[in-house]
Amino acid sequence: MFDGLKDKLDSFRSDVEESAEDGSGADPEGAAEPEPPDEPSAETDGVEDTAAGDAPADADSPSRLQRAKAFATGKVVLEEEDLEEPLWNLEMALLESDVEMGVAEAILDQIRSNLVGETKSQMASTGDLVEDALRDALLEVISVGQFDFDERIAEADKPVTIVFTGVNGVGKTTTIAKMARYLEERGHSSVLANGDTYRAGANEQIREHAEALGKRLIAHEQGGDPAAVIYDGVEYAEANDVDVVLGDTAGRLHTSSDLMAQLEKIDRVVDPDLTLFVDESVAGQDAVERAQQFDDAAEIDGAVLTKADADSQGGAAISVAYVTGKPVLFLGTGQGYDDLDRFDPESLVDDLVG
Ligand SMILES: Nc1nc2c(ncn2[C@@H]2O[C@H](COP(=O)(O)OP(=O)(O)OP(=O)(O)O)[C@@H](O)[C@H]2O)c(=O)[nH]1
Ligand SMILES: [Mg+2]
Repeated sequence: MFDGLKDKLDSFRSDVEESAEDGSGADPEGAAEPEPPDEPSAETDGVEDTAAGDAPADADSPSRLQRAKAFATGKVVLEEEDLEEPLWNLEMALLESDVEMGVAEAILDQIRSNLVGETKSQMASTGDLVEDALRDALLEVISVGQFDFDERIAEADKPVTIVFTGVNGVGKTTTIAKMARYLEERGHSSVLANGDTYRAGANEQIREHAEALGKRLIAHEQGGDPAAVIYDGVEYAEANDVDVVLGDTAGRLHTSSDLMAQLEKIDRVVDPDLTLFVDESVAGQDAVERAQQFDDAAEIDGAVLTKADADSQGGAAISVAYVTGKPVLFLGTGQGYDDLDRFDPESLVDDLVG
């Protein structure tokens, strides 16, 4: 998962290391070595005096002074010019990984402000500094809007209604089946309600999952009103003390205004506790754009990115939360019922950078 992105982030670290070695790191070293014959003595004196703590204030710019001091105490400073080329390469790498432009820029800004002027012990590697800066920057964009899903479900009044939305074939129905298993493992009962009254065969498909999982399915005939089916699901749950209603919807294109209006209706009639937008991790920026469109039609509370097992780029996982303000809550990592992982920003970032 996200292996291509991992490699690219790793290249950034080695880029900065190389650049720092023949960039500013060498500078104070040069200044401290026996001075070249023509070097004005004030500058060299400035460096050495700095160690003695009495450099004339006007002899050097603060950053030079800072660098000289840092060098004298066994530290060097990373400068903006050391980072320029690596940051450019990183930006290209992020865009190649289908990270949304504004998100890539936010990551770069954060890294720049973390690293420029950073001093390091000569014993500690530049690589460690870069790793920390990358980790902070990624975490900042990935964790936008995160909340504890398990806690939310556990504490909510029952039944909790969750409606799943998204375009065709991304894995909504499969995610619902996985979610029923996920909830069961945490002690919550669930009922499936098939709001996909549009596609032929939709009832049969979800019924197979319900039977395999031992869950009750509420379904109407093809062509029926999706809001009514999910509403029936809620009534069934209320009457039977079921904790969670998992409402499926038909896949629809975000460009189809009729079908998007139908989502609004479901949202209005059912008033779900949570609406989860489902899309494929591999869809990258398309998934980000669709998340926004679906959020506009029926406000989403979070996203599930499926097929992360087949995604080496990770662009959607990095971008969705920052762009939409709604967190990625789960990753689908395969076709089995257990292949649904909580999206944990910290462990993802550890995995990407560590
Ligand atoms: N590899 C992989 N395949 C997945 C994942 N989630 C779903 N799929 C597969 O994606 C295909 C489509 O899944 P569905 O659950 O039918 O998708 P849907 O969004 O309900 O489709 P429509 O109802 O037609 O809009 C199926 O073959 C699933 O097995 C995942 O996390 N990883
Ligand atoms: Mg479906």
